[in-house]
Amino acid sequence: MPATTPYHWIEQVARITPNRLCLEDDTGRALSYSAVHAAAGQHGAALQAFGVGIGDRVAIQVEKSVEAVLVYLACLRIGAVIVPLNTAYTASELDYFLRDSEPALFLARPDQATEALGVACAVGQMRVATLGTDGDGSYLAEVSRASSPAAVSDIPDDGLASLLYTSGTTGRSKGAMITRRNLLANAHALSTAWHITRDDLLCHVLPLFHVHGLFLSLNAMFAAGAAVRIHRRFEPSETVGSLATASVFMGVPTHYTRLLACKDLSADAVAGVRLFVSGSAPLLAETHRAFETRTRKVILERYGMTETLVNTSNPYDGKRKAGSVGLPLPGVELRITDTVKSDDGQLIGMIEVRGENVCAGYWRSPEKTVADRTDDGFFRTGDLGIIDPDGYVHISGRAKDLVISGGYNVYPKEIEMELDGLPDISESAVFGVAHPDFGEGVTAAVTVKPGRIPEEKALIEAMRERLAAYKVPKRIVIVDELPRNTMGKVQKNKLRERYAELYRNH
Ligand code: MLC
Ligand code: AMP
Repeated sequence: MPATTPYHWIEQVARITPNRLCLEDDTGRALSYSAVHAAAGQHGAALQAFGVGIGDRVAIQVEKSVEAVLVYLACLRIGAVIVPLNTAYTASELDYFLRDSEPALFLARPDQATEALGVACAVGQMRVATLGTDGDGSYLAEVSRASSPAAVSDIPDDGLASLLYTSGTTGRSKGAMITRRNLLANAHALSTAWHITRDDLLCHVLPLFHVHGLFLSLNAMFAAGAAVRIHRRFEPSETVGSLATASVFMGVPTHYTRLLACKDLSADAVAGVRLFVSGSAPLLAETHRAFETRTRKVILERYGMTETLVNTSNPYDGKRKAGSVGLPLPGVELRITDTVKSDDGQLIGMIEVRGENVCAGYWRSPEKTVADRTDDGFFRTGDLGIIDPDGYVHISGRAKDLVISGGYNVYPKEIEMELDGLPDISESAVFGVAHPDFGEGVTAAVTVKPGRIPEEKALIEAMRERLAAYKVPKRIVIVDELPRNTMGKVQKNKLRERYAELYRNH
């Protein structure tokens, strides 16, 4: 019988095949489905002891670990709303997320406890506890004190499962409201489309604070009763070693280019892996081909978003086309609107999607929710694409001003606001330029105030204090003036052309 709420994935397998492996980590720790079910009960009780109830937010900014996965499962179990936060966020970024999400509990890293408490106290009412990776932290102490497991709540599927922050073109992050139904529908679509079975083992190298690592990969496996091996860091040769005993791998294109740069990667080394999936950023056709030549495995590329989970996937059995993100998943309607004819006669337009995968809107922002939807309920992705004669979707560009660096989204507006706030800077433009490791490198062109001659290094350092490391421009070039059109709008395409070779010899 299919699960009716996401937590039932765990409960059902624990009942039917209790000893089946569910989670293991790179230290050799292994938990069966029944052990995970029991541990999620303890974690749920600890969350409740911290005052977390149905619908309450639990913000979590911790290092990757089996315990972090258990916090996620415990939230599903008791009906709490998980708010995963990138560990790279600075104190001022954290302040915004805590203010906006108003969590009942904030779980921080033990070595950041003082800073976390400082931010939390400035923001308002919430409990703060710590969760480390070696069984340390005040939250785990509460887990070990929990005497009886928390009950599995049966809240409706349209209840919130998570708030996941995604930036916007205005520069302010918005919390995508992901429901339990979104998770359930997308997990079933993925595990069916990718033929996931209880015999699979996923080698998991992704961070747990984005939909790719937290929902898409974990849920597709749990929905099928399969196992997940948690790697705390992505280290290419360690990953190749792990792939010797795994059957599925999911990554962003940077994972694949780094694996290709690893001499241990060979057809023999990954012979037992039946599925390599790539998503979150465009996979270059040359990476697709190089991976096939080296390993004899054809990467399956798919396309998703925080707001929509996965929209399209290349087929498991049919042709996996390099440069295409495949076909709409069952249950996902996809159309291309406002089309214009390209030079080669193809119709390019905005990709819009509708289905149970699309989130309920933005947290406390009804106007932003409405702005991204059409009257007939389609979500405007901001991505531009075409549908080829075989029905495959190709992403050909973005209508939104966005840079995707190593699978992380960076919104130029947010970086420009920080640059413009520096005393030396007059104005700035942030854009993406081809980067051999990260796909696109965040790059800034700035003009400076009269009489100021800032060093590029000092500007980059100033950005580091304000922004998560992955958002900090890899280069900040000082220019006499920014190129503008007759309307006065900065022509980022000209900047992209001018600096196209900036990272060529990186
Ligand atoms: C790390 N750095 C980055 C970066 N990752 N800079 C730009 N872009 C990135 N993606 C910085 C570090 O802060 C550090 O800076 C320097 O680069 C070297 O770090 P590293 O040790 O080499 O990086 P590493 O920790 O190995 O990270 C690389 C990576 C990581 C590829 C493993 O970026 C990653 O996990 N990416 C996956 C992102 C992801 O999960 N996206 C899914 C979004 S959901 P310094 O200066 O401090 O040395 C989504 C929907 C969908 O998009 O469809 O899936
Ligand atoms: P995020 O907001 O972090 O969830 O990122 C979502 C965006 O990543 C999408 O809107 C796309 O622009 C991009 N994206 C995700 N998967 C792919 C892919 N396979 N190819 C190209 N772009 C992708």
